[in-house]
Amino acid sequence: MNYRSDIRNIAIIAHVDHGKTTLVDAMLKQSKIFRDNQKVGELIMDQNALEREKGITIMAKNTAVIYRGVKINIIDTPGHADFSGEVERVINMADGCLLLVDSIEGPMPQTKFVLRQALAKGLKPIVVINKIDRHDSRIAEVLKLTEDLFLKLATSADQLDFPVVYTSATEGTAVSDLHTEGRDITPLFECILEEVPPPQIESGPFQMLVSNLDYDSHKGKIAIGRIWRGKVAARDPVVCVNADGSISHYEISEVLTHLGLKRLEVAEAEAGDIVAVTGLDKVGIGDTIASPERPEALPRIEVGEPTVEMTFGVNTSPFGGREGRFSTTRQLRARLYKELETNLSLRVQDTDSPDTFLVKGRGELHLAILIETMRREGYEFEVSRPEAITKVVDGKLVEPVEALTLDTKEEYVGVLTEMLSNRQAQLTDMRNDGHDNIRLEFHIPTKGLIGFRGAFLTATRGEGIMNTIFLGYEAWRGAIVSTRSGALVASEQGTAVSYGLNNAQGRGLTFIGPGTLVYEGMIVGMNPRPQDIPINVCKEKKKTNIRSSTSDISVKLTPPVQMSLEQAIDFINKDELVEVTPENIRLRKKLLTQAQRLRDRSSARRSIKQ
Ligand SMILES: Nc1nc2c(ncn2[C@@H]2O[C@H](COP(=O)(O)OP(=O)(O)OP(=O)(O)O)[C@@H](O)[C@H]2O)c(=O)[nH]1
Ligand SMILES: [Mg+2]
Repeated sequence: MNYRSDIRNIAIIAHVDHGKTTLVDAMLKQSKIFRDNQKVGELIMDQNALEREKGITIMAKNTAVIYRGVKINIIDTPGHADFSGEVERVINMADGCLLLVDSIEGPMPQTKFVLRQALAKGLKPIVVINKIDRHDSRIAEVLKLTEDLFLKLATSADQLDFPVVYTSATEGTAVSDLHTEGRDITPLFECILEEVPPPQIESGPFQMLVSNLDYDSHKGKIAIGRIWRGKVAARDPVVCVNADGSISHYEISEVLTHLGLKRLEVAEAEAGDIVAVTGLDKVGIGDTIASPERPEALPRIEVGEPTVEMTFGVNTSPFGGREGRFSTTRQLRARLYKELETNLSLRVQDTDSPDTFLVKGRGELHLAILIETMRREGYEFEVSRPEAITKVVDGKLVEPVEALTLDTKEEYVGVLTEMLSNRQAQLTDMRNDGHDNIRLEFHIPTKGLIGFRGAFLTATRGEGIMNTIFLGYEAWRGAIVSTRSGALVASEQGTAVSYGLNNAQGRGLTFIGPGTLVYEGMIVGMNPRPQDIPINVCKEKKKTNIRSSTSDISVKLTPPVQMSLEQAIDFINKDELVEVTPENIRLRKKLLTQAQRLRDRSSARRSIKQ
């Protein structure tokens, strides 16, 4: 075996918000990849519009810097558990990883998940304790907890012997010894060069595994991956080995390598490097691109199973087709199936109804990001409440279960444990930091988590952080009865007016303001009782000839409760839908008229009696 000493390949892994993308900023900035006057800002790699808005990484991405003549290929990964599929997809390009741990939070559920992945793949870990500039950091304690985590997860003794670097990603500094003053990020670069093994290379005919895809309007599909054997140059004939083992022949158009935010065209690239190639129009993630001399497939990428599902259907509301550019079954179906090319942990299935598709993902956020992306592209459609995916194993019904971690204040413990026991959760751990901050850990079926986020934030007045991680499948524990209260449902189509809304506010909270177009069956608010209440929000005050006092003319309305897409999905019940268009997010009953709903209720009652 030979090695390439001029390259290192590393993945940056951590729990959400521990500072991965900020650390990549620090590495890019110090490598002088940008012109001095170039304004690059923060979270440079999070370029997708939704990533910027939400401040989280959604897709794994490649970049590279050059340090002392060595090219360090860097893979930034998302830390949110719903995007774990991204980590699984790209981690095999690397030989080492930076495991970031926040110096206050310490190892969190996703830290464990990604470390287990990295150790299983044989990656050399470097522990990076980040955010050491924070005055409330507890570095020694966090290091101890990280060591404990390695003890639990290591598969060989040498994995316990990991180097540690302390960083402030925002200040762009790193130290290997806490007694020294941090000046720049150099100690981290030095540690990478020293500790991460250079890529092993094999000579022989070209072979590369595709781990990522990108598109360019001029270049077409761009396949990104690591070269495991041989070399590749523009105009080389290659074959692509697809999922079913079939082979297609192509000619490479361009070979590109990463540097900072750019991709540079190179004459050729060799084993050990991470490259992007163009010219293969049907290539998919997991495919092997190889020389026609030895068209052998590398092991395909395995990504964990989805845990929640919901339906995506054509918009059947009375406003259907008005606000979106794409609203037909054919367009919706094509878009969903196209998503499978890059979104590896997603599954799409046709259903008995030709207008409805079943979409399965890793969590509510995973699906919500897809919905929001499609809505911005001009699609309109309707989605159902997410449900946990159950399956039958050895004749027994099983369901996904997760570990739930809540960080909150002591005063909310009572209400949270009560809410969660109704959702079939079991308390597994409770830790207090001695200052009113408490961490609760639960074991909970995924179905119990659906709709919980909103309830949790309300119960803790926003003073809480929740994290979940998939544990596995366990025996089905029976259905959970929804505890959500009833909706206020519009009983007429028209334009909502203050008078009608004021009446509605006498019964509960409203979700819409005056001037909103509504249809019969649209959910316009919620009420404290368990049943839905039909209400005419378009109703005007009866005109009389007698002039009323001025206070009567303008009704004072409470501002409507406005829900984000995620909150809307979290809120709806089984008999409801979220209507998503580029302009609006509406909630509705599946059955739009009061008569239909009553008929449905009584037939459901009859079938229970029988
Ligand atoms: N004080 C301080 N804040 C930091 C440091 N590093 C990151 N942050 C902040 O932590 C937040 C999250 O940083 P990101 O770099 O987006 O974290 P991430 O790990 O990439 O998050 P995901 O990709 O969503 O998992 C941002 O507000 C950063 O400014 C640090 O060293 N010190
Ligand atoms: Mg990030």
